[in-house]
Amino acid sequence: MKTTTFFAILLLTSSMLHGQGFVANIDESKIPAYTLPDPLIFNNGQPVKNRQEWKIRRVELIKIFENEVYGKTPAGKVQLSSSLLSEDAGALGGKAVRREIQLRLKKDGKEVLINVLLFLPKSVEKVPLFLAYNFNGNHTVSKDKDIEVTKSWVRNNAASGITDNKSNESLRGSDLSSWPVSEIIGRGFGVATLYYGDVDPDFDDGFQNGINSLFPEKRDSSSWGSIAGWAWGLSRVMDYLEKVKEVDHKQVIVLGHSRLGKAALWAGVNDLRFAMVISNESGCGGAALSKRIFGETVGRINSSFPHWFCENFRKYNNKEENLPVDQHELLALLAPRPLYVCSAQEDLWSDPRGEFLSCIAASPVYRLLGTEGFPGKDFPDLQQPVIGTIGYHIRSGKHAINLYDWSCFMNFADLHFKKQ
Ligand code: GTR
Repeated sequence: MKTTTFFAILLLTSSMLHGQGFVANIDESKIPAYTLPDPLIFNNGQPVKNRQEWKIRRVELIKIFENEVYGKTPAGKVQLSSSLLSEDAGALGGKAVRREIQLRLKKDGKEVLINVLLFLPKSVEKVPLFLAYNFNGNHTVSKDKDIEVTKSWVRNNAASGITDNKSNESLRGSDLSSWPVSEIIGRGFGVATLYYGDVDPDFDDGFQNGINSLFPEKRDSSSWGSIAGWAWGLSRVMDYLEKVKEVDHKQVIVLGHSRLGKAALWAGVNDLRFAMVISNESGCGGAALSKRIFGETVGRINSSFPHWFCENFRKYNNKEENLPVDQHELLALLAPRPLYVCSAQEDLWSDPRGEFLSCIAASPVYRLLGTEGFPGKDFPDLQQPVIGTIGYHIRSGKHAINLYDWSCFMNFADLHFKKQ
């Protein structure tokens, strides 16, 4: 991208980045000198020399992310059962089967209900499938009248007319631009989605509601936050998907946009059943490097969303230099599985360049494991994906997920899954 264009965008968006007394840095020249921790150095300073040693280092790194960033996932198991809410064998003009399934997660006499919306192309072969949370309820993903309007808590929103934390019929199909289901089905992929608020409603209620009710253990400074809870929820859906005969269980792609991209990355790290991971504009606490202190910072995210991370993460508010890990190491923990990261030009809050640099810095681990990692060195032009085992693009426009992004994900999945 031309430097002049980049700075014009910086100026345009700077007004958006001021608020609540916090001014985000969006000036590359004001980034402090920083050193990224090396994922291939053990905590004791010794180098990681081969695949066997990486396995040990991987456990060490996950522990740091658990203790200092996302919090520890409780060990207890839940009982999972499912029931079919509705099915349309001729969805999308006969091209697909649509089902809505209710998952029942039970533990110690408590239960949580989660509705999963599934679209599968009509295919004699098992299909690869995208699994991703939606932001506003399954009924916003499609106009299909049989999809339930979510009964879970939703954020009040004047533009959508939500004033009582309840969604309604008028929002059916309101997120179609984020969910090009016809195109996804047309290219032979299935897609499964669920409302993230079914798993853990996104407000700070002291960890009482959603899946937290299943884990009433006393909390401490390394107990999980909502991002880890959402990640855990994706794994429970994977438990269910493993039983769906039309799905190729070795080709399930976990994907997420923004806060849900942070959750998708952490889900991919913790659950090796996810064959591919996609982060769409996940930003701070996702794919972007924290130590650059560009756009959203650790201090800012912990004050806006105190329930997303573990309490220990707050130690690094305005002290990113003390973080023992940075987010490229989160990406490295996905190796050698294919990973796609993408940014949007006007979304400086998510630090596009920090997401790109993270891909580069994760690559030595991919290479140690015999894959290409990320092949690029220079920040790419708009709509020019750079593709290796790690792929990256920046597209024009705002913070969102759209058909262009999905097309790139599908190209990436075709490339990697066909190679197998
Ligand atoms: C913002 C938040 C980001 C990102 C985004 C989203 O308000 O600061 O970290 O997660 O929300 O999820 O849309």
